[in-house]
Amino acid sequence: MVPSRHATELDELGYTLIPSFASADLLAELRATVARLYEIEGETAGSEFRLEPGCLRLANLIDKGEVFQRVVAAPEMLAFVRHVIGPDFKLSSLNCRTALPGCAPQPLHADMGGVADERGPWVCNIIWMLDAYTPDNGPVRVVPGSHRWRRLPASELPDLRAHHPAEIAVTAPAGSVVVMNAHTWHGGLDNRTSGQRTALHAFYCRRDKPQQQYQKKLLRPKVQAALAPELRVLLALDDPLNDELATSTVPRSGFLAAPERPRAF
Ligand SMILES: O=C(O)CCC(=O)C(=O)O
Repeated sequence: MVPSRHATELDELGYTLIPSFASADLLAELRATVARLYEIEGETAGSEFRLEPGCLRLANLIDKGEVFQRVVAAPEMLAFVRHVIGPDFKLSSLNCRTALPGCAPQPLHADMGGVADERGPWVCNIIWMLDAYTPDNGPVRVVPGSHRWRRLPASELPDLRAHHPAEIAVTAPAGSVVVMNAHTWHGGLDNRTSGQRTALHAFYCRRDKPQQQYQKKLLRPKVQAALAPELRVLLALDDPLNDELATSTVPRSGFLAAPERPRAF
């Protein structure tokens, strides 16, 4: 069950903050794993999905560490996802995003470029802050209530990077999480500090929608073979509908352009 304050915030505002959710040990493990991956992957980091100027990104993280499997299956977080999109959901992707010093604001967007449909919301994003989000280091901004508008910011705002009069910048200590109904208009702000700011994005969607990253194709066979049954369900590894949806050409990002030529996965 989702505590009632958070449920109300999700319903009315489209997001809720759970301060200092991750334990110190988990936070240290996540930071160390992410740092190691950035070092190993170098210039190819994030290339399984899309790159973003001014940022470092990692994609396909379920393949890259058992700690990430724990993160996406955390029962408290799955209860939040269930609250937002109902019982029939799956993991869409797990990415990492590091806003580098000087990075520009992201365009305001809704994830997958999607609005709620006749069955209601179908995307939920959980941001795990590996660094504190401060007013100056590129925190996420959200436009409260916009998840209900069933419109996309690109359809009405002349400058998607400009401040929106109703936006709120979400700031909190490292280890906090923000749960978002991801139809809510949102985006990372500019990093005006000299330090990096890193977060994981655990992204879930309804089972009748395509994953952002097709887990069955991206995860190495040996990783898939070692997964617990509950994780196989969460990742939709044995789900013919998911296989069919993976071939669809709907947008996979609210603002990041697809590579000009399809990648080989
Ligand atoms: O890094 C953040 O906190 C927000 C990023 C975001 O909204 C996105 O990449 O879609």
